[in-house]
Amino acid sequence: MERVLITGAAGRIGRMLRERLSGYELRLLDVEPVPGGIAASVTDLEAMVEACAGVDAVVHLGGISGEASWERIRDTNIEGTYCVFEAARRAGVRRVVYASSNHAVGFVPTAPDLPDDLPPRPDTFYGVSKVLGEALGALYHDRHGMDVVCLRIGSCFDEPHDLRGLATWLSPNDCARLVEAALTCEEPGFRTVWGISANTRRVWSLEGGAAIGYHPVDDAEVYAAGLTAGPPEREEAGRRFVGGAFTL
Ligand code: 15L
Repeated sequence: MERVLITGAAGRIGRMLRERLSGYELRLLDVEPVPGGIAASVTDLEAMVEACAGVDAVVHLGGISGEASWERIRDTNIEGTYCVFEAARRAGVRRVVYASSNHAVGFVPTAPDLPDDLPPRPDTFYGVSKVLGEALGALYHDRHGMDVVCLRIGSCFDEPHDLRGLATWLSPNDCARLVEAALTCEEPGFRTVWGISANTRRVWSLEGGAAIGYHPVDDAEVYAAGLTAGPPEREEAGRRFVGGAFTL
């Protein structure tokens, strides 16, 4: 059985994965308490090396999941992601699945079928931290031969919250399917893949996902009738840019 370390295991996506990733021996890590988990910060390199010992892969979700001050983003997301890659290398972990975000490319104008490997256009300091995380992933692949799959996650919630979510939603079950594909696909090398469900209104390609064996099942459209438009400025941002209201 594959042993997988999940950082940020107490967070929203961490909880979704804990309930759904069966068939793995999961090691859970978070600064917040997780039953049976390791209480440590991703910014503690020594603790991370210890946590990585003997695991086959790391799913790195830990960090701040939205915009914050530069200092907080730098100290937690950037330093933490460095520690995760470096600890994985020192412990001989072969693969890292990195929770990147659409906000790494948030200022890209929306257009049909946007490819998975758009170059960086971050919309926030948070987006910058995701770009840097992807860059670290590329470095640890190119220099150390680690397999690194960066997931540019859209809106991963139980249900879509707003009209933009009709395009950007990633359902909890599809999230588990995506992470499982990223963990099991053969020789991914370094790559970036969108993290969305099979949404009727999607404008991000599903090709990169298909290439690693991700076949989404859910479609945000089933929630469309229950959603109402939010403030016009936010709606407009959602139509214009990948990152939606993060660009405001
Ligand atoms: C993200 O990266 C955030 O973590 C999440 O809270 C949402 O804001 C999401 O992007 C989104 O774009 O909807």
